[in-house]
Amino acid sequence: MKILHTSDWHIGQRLYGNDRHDEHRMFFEWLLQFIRAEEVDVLLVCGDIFDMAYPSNQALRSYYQLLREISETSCRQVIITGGNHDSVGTLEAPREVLQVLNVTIVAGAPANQQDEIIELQDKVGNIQAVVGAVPFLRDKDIRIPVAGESSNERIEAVRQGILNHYHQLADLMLPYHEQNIPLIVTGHLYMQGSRLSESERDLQIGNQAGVSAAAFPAAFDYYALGHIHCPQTISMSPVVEYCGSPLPLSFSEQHDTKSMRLLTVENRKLSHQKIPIPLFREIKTIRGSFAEISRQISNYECSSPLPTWLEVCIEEQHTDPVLLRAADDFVEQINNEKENLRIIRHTVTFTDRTLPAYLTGDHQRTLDELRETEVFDQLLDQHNIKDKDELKRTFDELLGIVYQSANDREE
Ligand SMILES: [Mn+2]
Repeated sequence: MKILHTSDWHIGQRLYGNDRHDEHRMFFEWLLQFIRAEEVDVLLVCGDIFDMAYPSNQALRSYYQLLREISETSCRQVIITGGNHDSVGTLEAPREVLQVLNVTIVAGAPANQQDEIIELQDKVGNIQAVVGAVPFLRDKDIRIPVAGESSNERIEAVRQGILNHYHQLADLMLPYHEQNIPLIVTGHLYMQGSRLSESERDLQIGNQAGVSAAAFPAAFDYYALGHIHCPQTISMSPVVEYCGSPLPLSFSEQHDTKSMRLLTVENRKLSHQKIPIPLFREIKTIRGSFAEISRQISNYECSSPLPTWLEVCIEEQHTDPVLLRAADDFVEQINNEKENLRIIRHTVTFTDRTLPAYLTGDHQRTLDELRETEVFDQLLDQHNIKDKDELKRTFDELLGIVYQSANDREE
């Protein structure tokens, strides 16, 4: 039996306002081809199916189209778990209809944990493996808030709540484990020691409630994780894998080789391998003086099927306000002339820094591009606040409550 582990599709994502529909469509075409060629039996998608809680009609349409196309392949079962970007309500709304296509949705923690357990059967009905389908666990799923608790107590309660959820599930799945049936468990969480890019939205209280892999139950043979966009192996025992997002979701991910994992179950033994995903559109940062950048762009050869999206960081030594205007004109001209690339973001910085910050690259990141915590950090710096740690923790806590109530409203 072959099982694909993938996550963080972020359908509907826009990069600095640019639509990624073409890339998603190319990824889906490639995925369908892979499923057919390898005769994959089961597909796991471990959270962040959509980029936003309320996806556009185009995003919804491309998701449903894919699910229908998968149902026409060898793939007999699709299991989709919710991520922190997904609204539980949005994912669950079509659940009954999708059951007809053998698509199982676990968008939020179910009232009965037994509902997270999904048997994977071969064509003749023998159980080959069992999946514990754990979605992103929201605060209300894992702990009861206690009045007056400190932020450290809260972090510990979240950490313990996550672990309890997994240990209880392992207990429920024990009968399968005793028959040596491989157990796969999913998750959308931050494991201690993971390498982040810049596009993961913080989970509960930043990442302070990250749990170490060693504390998770050893009964599971494979942890199929989502949330972190850079593919990585967290632990070999138990096997803990982040397959990563199929598309680079920010310029910080431009050097990643995106991937998914192909799991094979044979004679009750589970093995897994990394499958690289082709790059459909290169995204790339180029830096240097105006002259160097012009040279690089004029010689630029695009290596991906779709035109490259560039982030251009112009760095000049001497402050020259005229250059700011020239940079805008340059970008417009390149975007009109070049077919194999498009500049979607540009900044100008001067190393002698005599211009006010609002005119230089320091201020080129707009509010949209900054995380809430970065805005708060900058504010603390502006006001020369010395003892920042406690304030930052309190801010993270408030942010968690805001996200929590936003999630509750959606449901
Ligand atoms: Mn994600």
